[in-house]
Amino acid sequence: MERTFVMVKPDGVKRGLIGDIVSRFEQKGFTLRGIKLLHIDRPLAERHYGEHREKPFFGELVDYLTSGEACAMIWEGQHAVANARSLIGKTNPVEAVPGTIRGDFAMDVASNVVHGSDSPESAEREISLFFGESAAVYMFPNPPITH
Ligand code: RTP
Ligand code: MG
Repeated sequence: MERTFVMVKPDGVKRGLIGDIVSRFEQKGFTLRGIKLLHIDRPLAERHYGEHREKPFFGELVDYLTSGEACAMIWEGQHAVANARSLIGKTNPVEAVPGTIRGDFAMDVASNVVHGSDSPESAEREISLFFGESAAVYMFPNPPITH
């Protein structure tokens, strides 16, 4: 079993798309292992997208990711990274085919609604970044919370 990190970006949260996106992952056969709403600050956004630091769109990307609440999720399943990327669709919504999340919900590459890890290594890095110490907990069915 593999895990991947998926995030509904601020435009997707503002537009009320969390439910639809969660539903698509459930219908595909993924198991939800963690979910939380958070307002990403600039240091976290810069670490998350560190590989794009030198790109001309980096500043705009960080502005966008920090512009409102995002919904961070851990999804588990067979070939989770690749299956999630195919549900999400191509980076540029112009190329994303209808039926994919970006194909159905986005028009512009700069606000393409959802993020999905690009490799199992990226997934584990991003899960640690967003879920921290508690990340290990999400590996298996969550234990009951005791008060
Ligand atoms: P993501 O990381 O968000 O899941 O997207 P991705 O793997 O499909 O694409 P990636 O190359 O990692 O790019 C990260 C985000 O940067 C924005 N972008 N803008 N203006 C541009 O040419 C451009 N190229 C990429 C997109 O919002 C993309 O999701
Ligand atoms: Mg990427």
